[in-house]
Amino acid sequence: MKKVLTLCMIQKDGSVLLGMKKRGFGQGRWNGFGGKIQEGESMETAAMRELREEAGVVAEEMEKQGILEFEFQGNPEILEVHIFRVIRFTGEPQETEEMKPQWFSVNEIPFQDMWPDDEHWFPLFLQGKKFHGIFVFDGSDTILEHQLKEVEHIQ
Ligand code: 8OG
Repeated sequence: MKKVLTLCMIQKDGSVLLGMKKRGFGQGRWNGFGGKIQEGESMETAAMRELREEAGVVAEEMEKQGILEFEFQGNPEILEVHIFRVIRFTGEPQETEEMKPQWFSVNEIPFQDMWPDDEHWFPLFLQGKKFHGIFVFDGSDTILEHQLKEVEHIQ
C-alpha cells in the first residue's frame, strides 16, 4: 500500500522557507509544505495547491528534486514523498491554520526540530542535487536503516 505525498521548499538568497506544523502528522516539527494528492490532480498541481493553502504563496515555477520512501515498522503503508524546489513564487508567506512559516539561513536549519531523515537529504537538496532515498522508521523519532543516493534524473 503506497501513499503519495508532495513536499515543497522555497530556497531564496541563502535562506529556506520552512513552516512549523501546527497539527496532524509531523506536528511540532519544521518542514516544507505539502500533503496528499486529490483526485484528478497532477503531482505539481497538488504541490502548488498545498503550498498556497499552507503558506499563502503561489508557485510560478518549480522543479522536482527528490523522491523519498518512508516505511514505518509494523505499518504496511509506505509513504512516497515527492520533493519540489520552488524556483519562482509570488505572495508573502503567511501563517495559516496548519503552518507558521519562517525563513531560515541555510547554515541554521533547525534539524533538531525536524523529521530525523531531513539532515541526511537536506544537504543534497540545498546543493541543487537530485536524489532518491528510503528510510525505515521505528516510530517517528528513530531511523532503523536508510539508503540515499544522488541521481541524474528524476521521473
Ligand atoms: O497532509 P499531511 O500534512 O499529513 O502531509 C504530510 C507532509 O509531511 C507531506 O508534505 C510529506 C511530509 N513528510 C512526511 N514524512 C516526512 C519526513 O520524514 N521528512 C519531511 N521533511 N517531510 C515528511 O510525510
